[in-house]
Amino acid sequence: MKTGNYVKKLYIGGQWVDAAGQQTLPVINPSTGAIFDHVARGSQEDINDAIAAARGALQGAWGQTTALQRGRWLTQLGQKILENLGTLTELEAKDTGKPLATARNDVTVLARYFEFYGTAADKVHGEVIPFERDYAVTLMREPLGITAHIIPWNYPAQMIGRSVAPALAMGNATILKPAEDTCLSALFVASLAQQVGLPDGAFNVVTGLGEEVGAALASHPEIDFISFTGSNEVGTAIQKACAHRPVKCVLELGGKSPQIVFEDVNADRAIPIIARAIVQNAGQTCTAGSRLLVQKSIYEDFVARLAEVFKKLQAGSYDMDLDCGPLMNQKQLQRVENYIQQAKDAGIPVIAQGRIHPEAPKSGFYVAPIMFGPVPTQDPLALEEVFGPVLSVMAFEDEADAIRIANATDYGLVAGVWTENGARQQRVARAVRAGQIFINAYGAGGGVELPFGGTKRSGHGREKGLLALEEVSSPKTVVHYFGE
Ligand code: TXE
Repeated sequence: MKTGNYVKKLYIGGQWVDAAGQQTLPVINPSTGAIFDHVARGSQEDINDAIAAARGALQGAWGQTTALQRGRWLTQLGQKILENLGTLTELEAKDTGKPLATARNDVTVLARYFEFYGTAADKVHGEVIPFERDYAVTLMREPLGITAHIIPWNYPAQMIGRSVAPALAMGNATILKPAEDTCLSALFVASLAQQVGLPDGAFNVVTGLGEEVGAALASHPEIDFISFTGSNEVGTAIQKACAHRPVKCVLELGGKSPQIVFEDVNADRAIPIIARAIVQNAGQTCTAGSRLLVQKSIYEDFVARLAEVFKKLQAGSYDMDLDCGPLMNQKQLQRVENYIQQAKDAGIPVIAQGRIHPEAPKSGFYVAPIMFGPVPTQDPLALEEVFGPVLSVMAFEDEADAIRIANATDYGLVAGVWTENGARQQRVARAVRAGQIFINAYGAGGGVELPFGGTKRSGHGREKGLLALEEVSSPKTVVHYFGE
């Protein structure tokens, strides 16, 4: 597949430029472990240039655009992405290792973000606030200025839309730093933004290492906002960097999401969804349903039925299009294998395991989906984010017990509740601490319309839906005295 010249360059101020240091980073295909391309390794100097370009955009054409015009550009970009669905799908699948069908869905969701925020741009109204006599008070929303977007490698295409599209819709000038493992879709989207005529400097892409360009971007004094999705450690460092100036940040830092299954569950509906929720993207999903809590009275039967599904799950290379692809890189493979080994050493029973397809390249970063249980509630497997296709199963006595276990981790991103009892659905949804609760469902498509984000150590702020527009804008109260 041809990746084009732009791949090795940075996109700054509407131009394709070499990294100031003239260095590159290898792009590895996780399905084979082989290098298949290179991208530019940016540095502080390139971040300075991107900041200058973004500042220029705000003071120039971009800063003068109407919401309607911004919305049109974003909608056109969404359409362009769909016109290039095949190419982007292949690029994303090869870059991440995810099966082609998953990559195709991700690219479709990416387009949907630009469509959603493109059509929302001119519908952000202000407010009129009743106040004292002879005063007119209005509340309007203005862009924050220069916004930084540091995204991870697990859903690179989706994350571009999720993070950048609302910021552009509100008129900010954006700088995107994709993860060093997965830069290709960001560069491709930049080339499409150029084609639709998005003004220079409104959308900049600087590739490079997290500790180099990521840190330079996060600590730059001229940044007005940071959106970060990634690990807890880096998220904490970013919040500290923000505190020094101080600027606002939205952090999405992963989860250990519970799926709570009561004895009156509709098992036929629940089982395939629960299996998909942990195996999707090889478990490298912040919302992975990685803890399965099953009521004791149905534990044996329900777990046996799920095990039958699990045994049939297969991992393979992106173009084999199986249940899951490889993990992202050697570091993630090592991390997940360590968790599996530690659980086995601790004597936690393996309930079922899928397989790595025998034709999957031996040099790829594969893990066979695996299901452990019962997992002790204090074991790392019950508390920590593994970020692999590893399901931890636990039993609970009653509703109070289920809520206690569900809330017993540091995370609070998503939870699933499976019961036919309407009052219980409401009680549990209210008692479990998470930013998003699914009742008799999980994941539910792209969910572009649905506000998303964490509580507790899963982060703060909201992305997706109309709420995201509030995060990337600043309310301004105008108090006008019109009396004598
Ligand atoms: O993440 P990092 P890693 C979790 C998951 C995974 C673990 C480690 O548990 O196993 O994190 O993954 C950029 N300043 N999640 O180490 O390093 C980096 O270049 C500024 C959950 O790969 O946090 C990339 O763009 N930026 C998660 C982004 O941060 C820095 C998705 C994420 O990488 C930086 C990914 C620095 N000092 C991992 N260092 C989710 N919430 O979905 C790195 N980066």
